[in-house]
Amino acid sequence: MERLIRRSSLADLYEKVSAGEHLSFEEGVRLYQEPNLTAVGYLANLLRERKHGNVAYYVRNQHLNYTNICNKFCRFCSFYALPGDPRAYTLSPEEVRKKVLDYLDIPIWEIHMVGGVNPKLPYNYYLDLVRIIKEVRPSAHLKAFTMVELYQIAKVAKRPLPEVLLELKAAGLDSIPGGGAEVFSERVHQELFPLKIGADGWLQMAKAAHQVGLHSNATMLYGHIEAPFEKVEHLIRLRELQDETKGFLAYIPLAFDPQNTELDHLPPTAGEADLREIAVARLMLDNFDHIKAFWIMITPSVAQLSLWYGANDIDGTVVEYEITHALGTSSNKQALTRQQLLEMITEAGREPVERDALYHHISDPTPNSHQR
Ligand code: V47
Repeated sequence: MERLIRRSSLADLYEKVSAGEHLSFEEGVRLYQEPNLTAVGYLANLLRERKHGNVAYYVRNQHLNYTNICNKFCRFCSFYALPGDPRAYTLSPEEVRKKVLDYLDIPIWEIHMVGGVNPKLPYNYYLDLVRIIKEVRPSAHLKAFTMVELYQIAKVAKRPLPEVLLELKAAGLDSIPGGGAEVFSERVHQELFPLKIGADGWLQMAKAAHQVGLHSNATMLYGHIEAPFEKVEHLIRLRELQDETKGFLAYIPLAFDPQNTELDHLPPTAGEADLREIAVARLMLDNFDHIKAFWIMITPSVAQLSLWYGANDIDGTVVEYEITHALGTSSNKQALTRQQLLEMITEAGREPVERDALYHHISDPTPNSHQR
């Protein structure tokens, strides 16, 4: 065993990680308390390399937001607007078609579409969005609607959830992104997002989706008012559901960006916290195949380092991202070219592998992929 680990408080965890055992709640809390982050990262990297060797995945993807109107008033959110606000918008299915057409000359494997909870939108609107995207870009995998939106969609459909999920799937929905989970703590739920479904609701939705054959991701929003023990509880609840359904593809820790939110008195997260979230997640979620570092929120530099702290995926080219802004910018045009992603991964000493949404390797980049 490395001297680094022997000198930390984590020597006993080394044995468990090597034996492939789940870590306990108490051990998860210790991972947050251990002062030597490098020791935590070392352990996480053992697991990361056992699963993925030197490979780091990226994807060419497009993010698309169909509305920012939302009736949930989450205190951590800077994205939502109320009807009548000059910032408020809802894209018609035709406008969504145009957004997809805009990038048709770029090879894109995955379209990630989410929006606010706009109670005026009828069930058919959501089905139309899915059908139109598939019509314009049938080869792209459509990952759309968080558990929170799906809850709303089933409500307006006034139909049982499994039926609605199957209908969306038949229309072209391929998988579900990880958003809306926030932190599985009733205290945080009441303080920051009381109008939205909480832990039980989110997990029930995820289970229902997995049961009809839709894979999903999972997230956790950190860096606001949550306590370490609440984050460990969150991870353990995800791990329990994964043991049951095996439906999660990737976990993405989301760094809270306080800019333009009700919580703008809080400082943004920094590298230490961001790397620790990745490493703790890798160790606690040993039954998740993939841990994704979302470079938009933690900066490309920290995303590079995270590839040695448990992450095996850095998301993708992204094109436009509206939920938050990249640190220090005020633009939603946040893109990295494929070439930049390749350089980022290679410079970090990992082997870049392009993937599709289900982590199949893309060995034959399509024509005109050279620059983007
Ligand atoms: O659910 C909202 C979070 C999420 C802020 O599945 C904020 O591949 C930081 O889920 N600061 C949406 N975060 C994004 C998301 C996601 C992103 C990338 C990849 C995937 C995936 C999923 O963003 C929301 C919420 O948890 N969020 N406001 C904020 N101020």
